Amino acid sequence: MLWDIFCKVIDNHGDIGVCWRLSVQLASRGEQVRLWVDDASALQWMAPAGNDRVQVLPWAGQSTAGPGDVVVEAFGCELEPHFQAALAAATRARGRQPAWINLEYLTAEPFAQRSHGLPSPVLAGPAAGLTKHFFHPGFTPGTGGLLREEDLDRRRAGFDRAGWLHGQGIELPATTRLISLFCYEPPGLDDLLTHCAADPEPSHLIVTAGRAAAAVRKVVEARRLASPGWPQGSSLSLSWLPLLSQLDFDHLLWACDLNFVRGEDSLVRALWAAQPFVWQLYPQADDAHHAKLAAFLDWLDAPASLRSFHHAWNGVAGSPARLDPQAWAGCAQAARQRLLAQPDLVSQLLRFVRHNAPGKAHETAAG
Ligand code: TRH
Repeated sequence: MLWDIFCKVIDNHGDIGVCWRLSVQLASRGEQVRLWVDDASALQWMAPAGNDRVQVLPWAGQSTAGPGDVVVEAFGCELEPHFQAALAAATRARGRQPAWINLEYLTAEPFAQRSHGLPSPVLAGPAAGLTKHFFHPGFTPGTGGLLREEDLDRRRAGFDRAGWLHGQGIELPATTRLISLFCYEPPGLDDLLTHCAADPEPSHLIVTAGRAAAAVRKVVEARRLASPGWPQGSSLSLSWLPLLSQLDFDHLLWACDLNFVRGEDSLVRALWAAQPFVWQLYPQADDAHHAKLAAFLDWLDAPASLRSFHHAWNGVAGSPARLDPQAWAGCAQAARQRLLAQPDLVSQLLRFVRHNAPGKAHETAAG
C-alpha cells in the first residue's frame, strides 16, 4: 500500500521523531511511504542515512498531490483543503475511501482505550461525508500499542556498550553510575545535580544536545559563581553529546544505568531499553500533564520513591528524593515484559487499516 503520513513540527523533536519511526517501520514491512512535513531539518541528524522506501516531501507539495491508499494525520495536524478535496475525488473515482487515520498523542489515561478505533465523520469542508478513524497509541490491550521495530531485541542483545561509550569519548571506571539526561527545564534539575555531587557513589551525567544541555549549563554556571570549577572534585562528572541519530539515541539509553527522558518518543525508547528511567512530560499550560503523569505511574506500578521523584522532577510537588535506580529497575523490566506481550503499533495499524479498508471505512474494528 502507499501511505501518506502528514506531520507538522510544533516544537521540539517528538512530532517528526514519531513520524519518522512510523514511516521506517512501515517501510521495513514492505509498505511504500510518503512523509509530508513542514520542517524536515531535524531529519538531517535524526536519520542521516534516510530510507529508500520513505520519500520525504514538503508540506506544501500536497496542494498538487493525489492520495495513496492510507492517509495518516499525525497529532491532529490538519490536511490542506486541496488534499482533502483530492481525497474526496479519489473516493468517487475508486468507489471506496482511502483509509484516513488520525494518529493521537500517547497517554495512559483511560480515554485512549475508549476512543481508540472510533470513527469520526467529516462534517464540513472539501472532504465532508468521508470518515476518519482515531488511532490511539497506548500501553494496554485495547489501544494501538507502541512503536517497536521487529529487530529491536536482536540489536539490543548485540549491543557493545563499552565500544559505544568509547566511540563517544566516555571512558569511566565500571563502578561509576551512568545517567543519560534528555529533558526540558525540569524543576528538580538543580536538586538532582546537588544530590549526585554529594552522593558517595560517583555518577557521570551524559547530557544530550539542545534544551537539556542549556538547562544544565545554567545550573553549572550558577554554581560556579560560588564554587569555581564545580562539579570538579565532587562525585558528579559531566559529558556533553552532539545531536545523535535516532539509532544512537537508542544506544545511549541502552548504555546507561538510569535514563531521564521526556515527551513521547524517548519515553517509549526508555521502556524498550528496560533500564530504570525518569520521565519529564511536555508541560501543558492547564497542568493537563499532571493527570497524564498519574495515569502513567499507575500503569507502571511505580514504587513510592519513583512516584515522588517524578512529582518533584515534573514540578507537581516536593523536591527530588534520593536517586534509587535499583529500586526502580523492577517496574521498568516488568513494564517491558507486559508491553512485549502486546502487538506493536505498526502491526496493529496494518491490521486496523485492512479491517477498516476502503469500502469498510465506517466500521469500528478497534484492535
Ligand atoms: O522532543 P520532545 O520533547 O518532543 C515532544 C513530545 O513529542 C510531545 O509529546 C510533543 O507534544 C512535543 O514534542 C511537541 O521529546 P520526544 O517525543 O522524546 O522526541 C525526541 C526525539 O528526538 C526522539 O525521536 C529521539 C530524538 N533524538 C535523537 O534522535 N537524537 C538526539 O540527540 C536527541 C536528543 C533526541
